[in-house]
Amino acid sequence: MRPGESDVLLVVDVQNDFCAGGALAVPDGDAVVPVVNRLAGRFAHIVLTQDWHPPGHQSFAGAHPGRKPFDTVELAYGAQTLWPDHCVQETPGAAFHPGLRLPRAELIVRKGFRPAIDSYSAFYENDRRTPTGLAGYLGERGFKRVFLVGLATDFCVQYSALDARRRGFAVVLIEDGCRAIDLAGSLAEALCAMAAAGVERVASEAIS
Ligand code: VGL
Ligand code: ZN
Repeated sequence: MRPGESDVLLVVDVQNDFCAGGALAVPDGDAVVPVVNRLAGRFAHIVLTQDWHPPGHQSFAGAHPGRKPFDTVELAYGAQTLWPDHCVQETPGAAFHPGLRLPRAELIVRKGFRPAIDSYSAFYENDRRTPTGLAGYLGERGFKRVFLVGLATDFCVQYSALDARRRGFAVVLIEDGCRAIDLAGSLAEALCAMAAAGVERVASEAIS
């Protein structure tokens, strides 16, 4: 499979807080870095997302007295998993992994910056209606197919994949370019949901 002019590599949340030693470290999260760097050479067009929360964000357990990380609460828009404080704007945890080498990346989409709404997806926040603008950008640029890598497979990558399908893009998940949090079976569920939505799954070595 050879990416062309209408393909874009979307690199989701490869940030220090999701890697070893980070506030919400994804098991083996760092392992995506060399895979993403190598893939980047195969794509003419690259876009990144950056989880970018204000202090005291509503998705943080610390904002809900008596609650713990990984509890679920009801927010205005529905159920929300609570997380340890992570990817706080301008902190080292919110920075991209220092090993990431994407000098040709064309856009960085920040998400999760509204204090009361979390945003897993690169396209829509967790209220499922507030857009980030990415679908419009990709459409206007003429991209037809989105290749996904990054963290975490079962949260931000999955939500981005499903929304990209919903907005009419072809979607390819590059499996070894992602790692999962896997809360109570969430990885298996995510893989099922993505398959049902028509997301193709490939290994990075299949991309030349
Ligand atoms: C993510 C939980 C909270 C992710 C972001 O990037 O998958 N997960 N914020
Ligand atoms: Zn977050």
